[in-house]
Amino acid sequence: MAVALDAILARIKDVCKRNGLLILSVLSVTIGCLLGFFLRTRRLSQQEISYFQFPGELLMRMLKMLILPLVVSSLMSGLAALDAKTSSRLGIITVTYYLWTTFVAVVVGIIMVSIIHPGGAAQKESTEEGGKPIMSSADALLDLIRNMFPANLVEATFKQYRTRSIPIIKSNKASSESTTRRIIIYGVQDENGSNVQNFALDITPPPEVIYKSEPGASDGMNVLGIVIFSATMGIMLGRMGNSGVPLVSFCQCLNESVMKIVAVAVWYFPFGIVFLIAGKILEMDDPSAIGKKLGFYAITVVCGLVVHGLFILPMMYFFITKKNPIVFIRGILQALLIALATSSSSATLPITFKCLLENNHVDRRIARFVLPVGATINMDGTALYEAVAAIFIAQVNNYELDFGQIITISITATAASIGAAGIPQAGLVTMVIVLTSVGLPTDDITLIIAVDWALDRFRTMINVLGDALAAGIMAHICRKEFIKDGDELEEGLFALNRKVDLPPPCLYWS
Ligand code: 7O9
Repeated sequence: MAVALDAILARIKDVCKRNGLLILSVLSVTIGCLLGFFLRTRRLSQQEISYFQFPGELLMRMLKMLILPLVVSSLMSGLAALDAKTSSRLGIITVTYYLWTTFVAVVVGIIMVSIIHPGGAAQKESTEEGGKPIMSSADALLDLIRNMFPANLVEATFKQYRTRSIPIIKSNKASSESTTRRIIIYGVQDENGSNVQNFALDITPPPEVIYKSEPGASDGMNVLGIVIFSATMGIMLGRMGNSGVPLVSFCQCLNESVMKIVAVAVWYFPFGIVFLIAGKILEMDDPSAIGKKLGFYAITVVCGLVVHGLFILPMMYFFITKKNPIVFIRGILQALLIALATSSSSATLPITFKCLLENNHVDRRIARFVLPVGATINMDGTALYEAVAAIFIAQVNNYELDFGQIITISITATAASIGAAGIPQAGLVTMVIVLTSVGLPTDDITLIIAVDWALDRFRTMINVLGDALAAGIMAHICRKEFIKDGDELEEGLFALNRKVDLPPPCLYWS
């Protein structure tokens, strides 16, 4: 009786704890918005705003701190727990599904932007001068491949390879003299028609600028390198059988302990979210001016994201798993709110893990593989946004796109979103790649930057939603393999390690 009562009390406490946090988070988003707009009227100085943003900054730092240990330990332990056949099947299905949903997102974006036609409402600002493209598409692609194979793993945790284009001005004096042209203009004539005065104009052609590519580095984690290395390690550890067990066990412990940190840190989040959101609202330019110019464009992107995130992705989930997508989405609401507040799907990763494991009961071996890979290559919202932005820029310039160019945009937007995490300074570079693929002016990116920060939040939510639904779908597809396997290596090791004080697992795991 007492045991049953204890269990009920624990259950009630558990439910309160889970929903309590969610309610707190929803409240914080609302309070953050209200506080932000209220404080805008107070005209705070830049210094005051930056102090005000401090608690939000702490939230971001906490989340980012967890990414590296979480991703490495998840991939290594997750893949090691799968047998060779299951891991290759899971890998192929996951990547194919990611490609497909990203492509569908791009198509949704293209349909939306064609229907709403926001480019007609926005005028181009002639005063705006855009920067030069940061690098060529070829360099970006080569950097992406280089980043897949980091030369130094420690460096890869905080730096990415990035080709630098160094402009070199050829100012050879002799050659410039020889190329100077003297143009004589026979100008003023007297009444007899003969020339009185001629003008001479020396024209020197502008110095020739050539670009030289040099190896360089850019701040930020080389995600692609870390993910590929960890996944390969995981697969190899799985193949090593018993001799791989100590390292797998280590990774499982690391993973579990990171999740324990997450469980504690989440209680700080509602407080941090208020300042994160209010701080961002304080920072933004005059919203009404931007709204007038780019309102339709922002509405198009948001409509596309809503259609993709609330209809297409849940429908795919429903048709594949025959389960209710609303229940699933309710389970990951907390992660979606964090995505909205942080506008970073990698920083949201720890919370996505927590939600999927605790609320949606997704098999953790699946989540450990599907989520980090999804955070790296699956960005439906980003792909949709890039396609909409490219066509919007074409519309603003009255540039008619033919069918072939629309296909080109859909392919490059899909590819750019997949490669984004591997390309330094991704946001701008990937946009440049999409625009140059169809010959659109890259300077016009400056036009859409004003609303980018706001749209980033919404597309990050869709990115996170896409990853989480993918984990649910994969867990459904691979459920048979797991019933067969049982929870052998995964749970078995933990049970043994916790309950019995035995020598390291490799000595008795045979
Ligand atoms: C959005 F796997 C992880 F967790 F380790 C991981 C770490 C970092 C995965 C990815 C990254 C990462 O840096 N990703 C990245 C994403 C890099 C550059 C650009 C983007 C695109 O980001 C989205 C967007 O701007 O549309 C969005 N903000 O999902 O985070």
